[in-house]
Amino acid sequence: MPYTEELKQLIKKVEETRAARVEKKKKGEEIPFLSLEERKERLKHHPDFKEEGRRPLKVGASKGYAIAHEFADLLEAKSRLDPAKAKLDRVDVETDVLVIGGGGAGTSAAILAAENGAKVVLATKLRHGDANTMMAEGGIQAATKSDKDSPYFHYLDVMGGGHFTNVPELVERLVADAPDSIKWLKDLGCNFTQIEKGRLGSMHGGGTSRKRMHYAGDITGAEIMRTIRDEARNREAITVLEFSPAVELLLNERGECAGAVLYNMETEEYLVVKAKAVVMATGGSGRLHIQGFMTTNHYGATGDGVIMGYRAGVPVAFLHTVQYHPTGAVFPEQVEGLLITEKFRGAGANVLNIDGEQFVNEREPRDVEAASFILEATVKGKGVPTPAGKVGIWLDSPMIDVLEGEGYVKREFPGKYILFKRFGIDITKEPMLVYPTLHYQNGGLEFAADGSTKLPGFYVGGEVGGGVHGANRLMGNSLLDIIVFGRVAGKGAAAYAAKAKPSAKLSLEHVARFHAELEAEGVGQERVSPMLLPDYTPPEVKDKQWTAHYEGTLR
Ligand code: MEZ
Repeated sequence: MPYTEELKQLIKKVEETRAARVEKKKKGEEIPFLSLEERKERLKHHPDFKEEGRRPLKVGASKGYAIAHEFADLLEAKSRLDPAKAKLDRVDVETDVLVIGGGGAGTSAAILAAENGAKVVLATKLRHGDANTMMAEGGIQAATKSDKDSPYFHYLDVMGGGHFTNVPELVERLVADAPDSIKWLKDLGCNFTQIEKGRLGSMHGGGTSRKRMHYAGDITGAEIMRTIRDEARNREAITVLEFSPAVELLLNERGECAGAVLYNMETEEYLVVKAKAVVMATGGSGRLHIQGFMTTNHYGATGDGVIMGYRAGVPVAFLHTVQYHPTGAVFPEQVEGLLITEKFRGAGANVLNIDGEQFVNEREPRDVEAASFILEATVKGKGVPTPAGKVGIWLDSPMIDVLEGEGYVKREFPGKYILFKRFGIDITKEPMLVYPTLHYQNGGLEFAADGSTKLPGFYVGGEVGGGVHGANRLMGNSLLDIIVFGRVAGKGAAAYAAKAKPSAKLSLEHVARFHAELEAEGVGQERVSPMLLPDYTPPEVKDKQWTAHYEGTLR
């Protein structure tokens, strides 16, 4: 749907202030960045700071730690399986390394595990590549330009972005392995945008002190996923099981991780997979819609890996912080929540209120930027009302062409240009309407810089892990995280598997113990997790779901 007449009238205010804003930008007269004190104050408007939005966990390794209700509901829930009834003697699949998750981290882990001599099974909930990686747009950070940048500056930016709460060893690993990760991807055939032959394009993102964001147009994640998925599918040592999410980890008689139970979504069978080591790479949890926010995340992003790891005794870290990407589409309604890459702001697009005025520098760290949007639009009442009853902030994409020359937006943002064109909106001429959208799970399972966890034989890679980004991740460090820590986890798991002693007995006793804890605390008896898929069934449809008895695949 194109902009309504009312919105077209409001766009005129954006146009009225554009020439002066462009002139200022050309002279480097940017709206100043907030001081550290001002940022702290601003963050009070961030959803993470709503005390009523979270509660302390009553069970498990991180008992007492307060996290979002939506996540707590899943951690404090019963398994899909009855541990007493599951038949674990009959093993359906046996392998060296089981990788759970078919996005960027899982696929990188599978490749590295195979390269290090392991036989690998990669199990994924939907199709291989249905993951947040595929939907990542703006870029991947790495200090590849040694004349202007170094992992040292990258380290400081990551720490600053995370408000210096990040786990230093994890950040060190992230930035030190970054240049080699880009080389790895390039050698596998990833087509990053080049500004001249052999020299990769690089841009700023919010909170970066150097231009180190490498990209493939505005479809960077899709290009990375295409590259590594092709690679994994061509490796004989890797078997991919699609539509087969894991629902529970399996431990052996020594309490080590020794496989998982998978659920075949077509036949509704549970499969027992025995493995010498397991890599958890299930990604994030945007589909929990924490505090009712829309999301950029793919359909399967329901936090499953955190649930399984937690039941097996791995603590969680940084789950009290959630990333809301400042610029999710709020118009047209059909694409609500969709990521509008930060690269637009990196390329110079201002953000504006209903009067066409700037109210914050467009390159503040994400949490500060999102909090500023919420303050301006909802507290100060200067948001732009949408026909669906929401509010938005203008993102002035047309000013990029004024700054960089006609054709720049179409060339550098082909994904968004084509998408909006389908709705009758030309983003080279009309701004986009945006609002914060749930984007990233800053926290997750606790893990070490070699990918290992407190549970022997259990490795973690990518968004399911917590600590790399502290309380706030900067743009372009998630694609980097999945490649760096996916590879680290795959390599670590292969090494562990090579030395692992045989497992005589697989067990779900940890699940039985967790159930007992839930019962003792009187919580979660009525809930089941992992969620696997979000439920968007409206109440009026639920009212008509009269089936009293489920049988076979008839759902
Ligand atoms: O790292 C991200 O989340 C990213 C690159 C997003 C974007 O704005 O494109």
